[in-house]
Amino acid sequence: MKKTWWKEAVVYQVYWRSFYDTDGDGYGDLQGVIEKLDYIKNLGVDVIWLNPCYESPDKDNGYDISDYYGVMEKAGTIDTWETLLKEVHSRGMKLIMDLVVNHTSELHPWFIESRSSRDNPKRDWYIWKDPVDGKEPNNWRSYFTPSVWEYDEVTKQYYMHSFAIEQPDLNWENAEVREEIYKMMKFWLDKGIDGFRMDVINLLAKIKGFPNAENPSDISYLGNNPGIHDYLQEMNEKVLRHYDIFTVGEIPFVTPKDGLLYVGENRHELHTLFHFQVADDMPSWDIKRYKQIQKTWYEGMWGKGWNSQFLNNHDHTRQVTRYGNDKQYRVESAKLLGTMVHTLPGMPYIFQGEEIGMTGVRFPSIDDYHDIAMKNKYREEVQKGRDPQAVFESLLPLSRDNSRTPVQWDDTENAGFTSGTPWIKVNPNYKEINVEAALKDPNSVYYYYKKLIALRKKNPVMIYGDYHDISEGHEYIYAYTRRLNQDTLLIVLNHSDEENTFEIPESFKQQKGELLLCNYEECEELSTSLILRPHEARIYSFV
Ligand code: TEU
Repeated sequence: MKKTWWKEAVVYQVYWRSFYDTDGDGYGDLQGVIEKLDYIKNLGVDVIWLNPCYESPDKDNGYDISDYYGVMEKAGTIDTWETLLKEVHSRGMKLIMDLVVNHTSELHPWFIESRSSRDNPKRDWYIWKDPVDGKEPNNWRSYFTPSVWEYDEVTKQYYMHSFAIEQPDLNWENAEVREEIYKMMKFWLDKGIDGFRMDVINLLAKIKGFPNAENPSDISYLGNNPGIHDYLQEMNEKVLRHYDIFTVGEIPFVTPKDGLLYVGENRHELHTLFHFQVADDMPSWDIKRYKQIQKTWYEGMWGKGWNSQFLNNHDHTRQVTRYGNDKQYRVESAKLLGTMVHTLPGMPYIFQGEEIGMTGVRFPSIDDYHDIAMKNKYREEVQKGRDPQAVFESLLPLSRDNSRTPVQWDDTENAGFTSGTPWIKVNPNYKEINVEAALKDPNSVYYYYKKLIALRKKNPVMIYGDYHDISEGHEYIYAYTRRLNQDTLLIVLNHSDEENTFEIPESFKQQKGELLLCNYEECEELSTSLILRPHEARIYSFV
C-alpha cells in the first residue's frame, strides 16, 4: 500500500466558535485557536480541521456562506486567519479548511442577483423551478425542512435548498458556477492551506428531471446522483491535483462500494471520506452492527481507498454520551472509545473536548438550544399538534448542540471559555470535567489520548496493518488484530458496564504478547483467558 503523510495523520477538529474566546463577545475566535495551539500540538496531532469561518449570516453556524473570500467578524479578520495558518505551520502541523459549496447563504450576492429576476445572468447559478399544479415542483424533503423548495414571490418560482431555507443549493450543472468555485478553492490553497474537508460534497449532482420520490422521508435521493463523479474529477483535474494536500469528503448515504468511487486510489477524486453508517444510522451503541460496518468497509476499501474513523463531530452527540457510559465509567469509556477509533483502519478524528471526555447536555428548555436542525424539527412537529414537551424530549439525545457547548478549560465561570456571555450555555459539569483538571491528572483521558497518538507514530502497524475481527458474535467484547509484516497488535475492548471474559484464539496462545496500553491503572498481562473490567480496553503487541 502506498504510504502518504495524510494516511499517517491524526486530525483534531476545531469548532472555533466553541473553542476559546479572546475578545469577550461570547464566541470563540481564531485568536483563541492561536492561543491554544500549543495545547493541541502537545496532544501529538498532525492536522487541524477548522469549521467554516467565512463571512456568513450564521443561520447554520457558518455553513451558510455569504462571502467565500472573507472571514466572519465573530471569528476575526483575514489577518488573524493568516497568523493562525503561520502558527499552525510553525508548529509542524497542517490546516484544512471546510469547503461548503453545495449551497451558499441566501444573502450571498450571487443569490441576491439570482433571485432578482428570471432573466438575471445569475438566475441559472441556483436551481429554480416552476410550480407544479400551483405547488412545490416535487415531494422531496430537505435535511432541515419539510420541502426542499421555497417559493419566491417576486419571480413566482421555487428554488431548491437541501438544508435550511436560508441555504439555497448552487447549480453545479452551470459551468460558470464550477469555475467560480475552483477559483475560490485556489485562492485558499495558494495561501498555503493543506486541504479541505468538503461539506456534503456528494450532494452536488441532483437527479435529472427532479422526479417525485417514492418515500420522501428517506432523503438519500439528495446524494450520490449521476454526474457527481464528473464534477469531482473535474475539480481534481483543475484544482486538487496541483497541490500536495489532503481532502476528506463528507459523503452521507454511501455504501463501501460507492465510497470507493469517491476515494479509490485510481479514481483521482478525493483522498478519504466520512461515511455516516455509524453517526447517522446507529443512534446508540450496537456492537453487532458496528462490527458489521467495520467489516464491510474494510473489505470494500482496504488496499484501494482510505477511510476515516470518528464517532462524533459538531453534528453528532459526544461519543462518550452516545456510545459509552458518561456516568459511572466516563473516563474508562472515553478511553475505550478513543482506543477503538485510533486502532481501527483509517484516519482517526478527534473532536475538540473529546480528549478530556466531554459529555452531551440536557438543557431544560428549547430556548437554550440554537441548532437550526433541532429548532426547525421542533417547530414542524409541534405544528402537527404534538405535545411540545414530548417533542422536545425526543430531540434531546441527538441535538447537534450536544457537541457544540464550549470547551471546558477550567473550573472558573463559563469554564474559562469566555469573559462574556457564552453564545450557548456551558455544560454544567465543567467544574469536574475541564482541561486544567485533565492536565493535572496523569490518568486523565487527555494523557491517554496522547499515549494513543504517540503509539501510532511508533507503530506503523496501527496505520498500515490489515484488520481481522476475532470476536464475531461476542455480545460485549470487540477484539481484533492489526498485522503488518512481523508485527501484530491485538486490541480487546469490553463495551459493557460488567466484567466480561474473552478467550484468546489458539494461534495467540504460543506467542509472547506484550501489553502496550490499557485504560485502567493496573492491567493483566496476556493470558489465555482475559478478564476485562467494565469498559476496559487493552492493546497487546506480538513480534
Ligand atoms: O452536515 C451534513 C448533515 O446534515 C449532517 O448533520 C448529517 O447528520 C450527516 O452528518 C450527513 O448525513 C454538514 C455540516 O457538517 C453541518 O453542520 C451543516 O449544517 C450541513 O452540512 C449543511 O451545510
